[in-house]
Amino acid sequence: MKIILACCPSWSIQYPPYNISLLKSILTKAGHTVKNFDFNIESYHFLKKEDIDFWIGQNYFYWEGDEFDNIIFPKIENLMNEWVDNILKYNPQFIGFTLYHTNWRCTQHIIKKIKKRNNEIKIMLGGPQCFEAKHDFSYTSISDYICNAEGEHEILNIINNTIPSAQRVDINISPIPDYSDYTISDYGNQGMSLEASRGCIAKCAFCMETHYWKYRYKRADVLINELKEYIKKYNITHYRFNDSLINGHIKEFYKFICLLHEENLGITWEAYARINGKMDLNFMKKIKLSGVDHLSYGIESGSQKVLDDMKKEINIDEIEQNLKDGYEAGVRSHVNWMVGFPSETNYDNLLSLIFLFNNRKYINDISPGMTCGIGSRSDLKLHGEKYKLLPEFYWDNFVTEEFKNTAIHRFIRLKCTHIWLQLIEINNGQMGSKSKYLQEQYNIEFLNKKNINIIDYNEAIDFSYLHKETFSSSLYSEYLSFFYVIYKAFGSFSMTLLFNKDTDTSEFGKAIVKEYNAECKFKMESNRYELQLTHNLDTVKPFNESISFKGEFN
Ligand code: B12
Ligand code: SF4
Repeated sequence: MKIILACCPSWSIQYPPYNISLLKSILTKAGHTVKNFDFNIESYHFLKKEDIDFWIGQNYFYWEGDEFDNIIFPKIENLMNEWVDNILKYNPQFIGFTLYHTNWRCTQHIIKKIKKRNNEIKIMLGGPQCFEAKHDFSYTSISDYICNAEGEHEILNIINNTIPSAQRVDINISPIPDYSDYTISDYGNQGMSLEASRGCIAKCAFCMETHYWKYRYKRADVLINELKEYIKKYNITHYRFNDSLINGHIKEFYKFICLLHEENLGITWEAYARINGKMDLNFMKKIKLSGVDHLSYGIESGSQKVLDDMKKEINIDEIEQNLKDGYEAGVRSHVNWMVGFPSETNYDNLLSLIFLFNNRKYINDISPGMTCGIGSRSDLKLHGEKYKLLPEFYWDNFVTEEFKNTAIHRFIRLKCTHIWLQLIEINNGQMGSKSKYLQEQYNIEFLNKKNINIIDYNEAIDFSYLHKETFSSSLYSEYLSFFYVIYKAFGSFSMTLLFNKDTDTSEFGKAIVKEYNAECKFKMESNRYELQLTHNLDTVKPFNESISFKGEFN
């Protein structure tokens, strides 16, 4: 059979697509002729000259909603027609697309174009989005086959028209992916991806990927042999492990890094990893010796209560220890962060800001995220009542009982977190620590800047009791706690802080920015402050208010 596998935009541009390259290997081994297309990277290079970078997190909405039809489609329609020409020239019997929520819209257009010109070709869909949207009718209506499981056995069943078995894939015997259809220099990180494990050992409340498949790991010796094969075949020296977490089986992970060091393969690598108290300084030194570039941790919050509610099953002490030991051993850290988990109060958020300050030296890079969302199949989605979520969405997003945690609260927290990262000089991979947009959002003058190292977590204060009579007053404490932590870190200061729905939307995207505008002026001398706030909101709980109040910080 002649088969095409493709990835449409938008998806990651750092590495060539892993999943369809793995499937190509499997199909080729079974005697089929396969050609892969990465339309994602083609369109990235095609749209690079545009003012907007459509591939950064804040701009995914351009690919997901009507923005795709109105803005992106007209720009790339000719290019898409060329893709269809190239596909049809190849004369395949099957075309498979890998689906993400960020490329579903574009894929749908391509399929329609193909079907219009040749209705005989069978269309297969697979990938995370099929997994998540199992029962979405639009997927079934446009394709002939949907694979909403692991694809290794399934794709052969589709092609050979055989009965699917519930057999779990043994990743220890998988072939290495076939990356021969791509030009590696087109990609950001000049490397390749592989897997050391599949699935996750944890069950975090917000996470959907833990529900995809059962946890399995590759043996250390298998991985080393795989890496040797990659090096021989592709001569590539940088690798990304595409696991949810590379250290799910800590003993095998230790074995692997020791072997990697002994074998001296001359490679660098990066991976997601779980915080684990067993990774002490000696362990971290071994990781460093194995050629690690960085580890990317899901830390999410600096509040133990929130971490517990998330069921992260990690504690602040071991997080701080991993970051510190990693720093000493030279293992660079990337932190994944999450603002606004349902049970996160303004006090918890203050603890998070203190955590970031105290660990600023040990964090090389952070992605502050897009605030907490409700992922399909996640515990938040299935058991919202446990997390005090109201059954309805407001501002297209979740709210908790009494409107305590809403999209408005979360956006104020997120934007203040971005500003905080600038003030304490942690590199923010999502926006760039020198973001000009962000610098225009605030103006700060320190009266006599302090130079302290650590803020005691016990200094965190719950400001929410001060003002909670109305929805607008429930937002005051978001500002107060932010100003408080600045005071604790740097001493007295004055500051103006702006929120503007239009400029904020252009930076953070419409998924998280709602109809909120504010100008907040804050001034303090010694420990007395004065806060003036003018803010308005147009939808759901509208208000237009100017207030001023004074107080003291200890
Ligand atoms: C590694 C990873 C990344 C890497 C990607 C590196 C790379 N080279 O691709 C990085 C860090 C860059 C990344 C970024 C992002 N990621 Co990511 N990532 C992952 C992760 C952890 C593993 C992906 C992987 O390779 N898995 C292993 C392969 C083998 O599995 P697979 O892709 O599902 O493919 C199998 C099956 O689905 C099936 N299959 C796949 N395609 C097809 C096609 C056909 C025809 C068939 C029959 C079968 C089939 O067969 C395959 C083999 O079994 C997954 C979670 C997970 N555990 O899967 C999230 C995941 C894919 N990422 C996700 C997201 C949201 C993102 C970001 C948008 C996050 C963000 N907000 O920035 C960005 C997107 C980047 C962009 N647009 O620029 C989501 C996607 C959700 C969705 N429904 O679309 C996932 C599922 C995590 C989650 N649930 O939240 N990510
Ligand atoms: S968030 Fe990370 S550690 Fe938690 S369940 Fe998901 S993949 Fe596993």
